[in-house]
Amino acid sequence: MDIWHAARATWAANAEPLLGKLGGRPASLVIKRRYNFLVRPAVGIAITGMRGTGKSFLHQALRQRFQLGQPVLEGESADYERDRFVTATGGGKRHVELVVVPGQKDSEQGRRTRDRYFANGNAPTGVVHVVSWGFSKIWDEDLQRVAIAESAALPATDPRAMAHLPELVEQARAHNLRGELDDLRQTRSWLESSWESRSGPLWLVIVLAMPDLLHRNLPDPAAARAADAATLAAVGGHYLPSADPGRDSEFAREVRALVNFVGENRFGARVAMMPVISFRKPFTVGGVAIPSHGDDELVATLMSRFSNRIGVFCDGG
Ligand SMILES: Nc1nc2c(ncn2[C@@H]2O[C@H](COP(=O)(O)OP(=O)(O)O)[C@@H](O)[C@H]2O)c(=O)[nH]1
Ligand SMILES: [Mg+2]
Repeated sequence: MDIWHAARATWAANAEPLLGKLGGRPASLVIKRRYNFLVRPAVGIAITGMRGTGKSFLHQALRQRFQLGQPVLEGESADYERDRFVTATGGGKRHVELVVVPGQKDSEQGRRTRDRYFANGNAPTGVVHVVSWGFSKIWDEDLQRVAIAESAALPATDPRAMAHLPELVEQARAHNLRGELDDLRQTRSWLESSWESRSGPLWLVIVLAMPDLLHRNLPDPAAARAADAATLAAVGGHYLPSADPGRDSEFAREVRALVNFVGENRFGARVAMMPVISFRKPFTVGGVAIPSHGDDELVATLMSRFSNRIGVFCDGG
């Protein structure tokens, strides 16, 4: 059984809370806030992904899960996001350092992040790559207009199309989905050169951010659930390599190539895709808003599962 088969199966399970099957919440969190500055972190996590895709919000949300009070950060600033924490599992404790990689990789900030975390023998042990099914925030209003003017909506035959959404939104999504692919190509080259320079186990979690925007609000709840299940299956089909490599999406082809470059054996079973809601907020573009769906319990369930998953991966499990 290849790792992609397992990743596709766990994606289906990980997405179940979005279909109303919350399950029980894990009793205790693996990630702890307590850490010792004198200990050199043994594990490095990089949060990657294109601009506006939810990296900073994910980082903030992850921090709120750390239950020991004050968010303590070393050298945090608005444009340089890093963090340290401890994971505690059956296998013991690990000191972890986390960095959010700027979406704008050819910026000054991007270059510094690369030098410090991806070059000179440094490499992240774990990568959280964030994607948003095209719902990335386009901050600049001029850029929004250009994105909409220059992009055609995806054709209805494209599995990524969400034909019920306003055309404007579909144009922005088409633009963003191209951006995600460009960003992944750039991220892949950073990761390959850094991973090549070091040996040892690795892990990868693809996070679907903003899954609260995907819900179909249909009058019949069963029909809504079926529509959501179809959307989530399409999401997995797009981002994860398929059983037949010839059927991989362009995105999935990059993911497969990245893992093959260093070798599947370095990942073991530590490849997963998970949905995470960091913050419920409508998506807006060009004056149109797509509502957020979900409640606090759903948010907490997805976040605690994500947080524990990366905690266990940090521990080699
Ligand atoms: N609905 C919803 N919106 C989100 C979520 N996470 C982030 N956002 C929105 O996406 C925007 C961009 O997120 P941010 O973390 O700043 O992206 P970054 O550029 O990758 O750091 C934020 O301003 C939020 O409005 C989410 O889980 N759900
Ligand atoms: Mg950010």
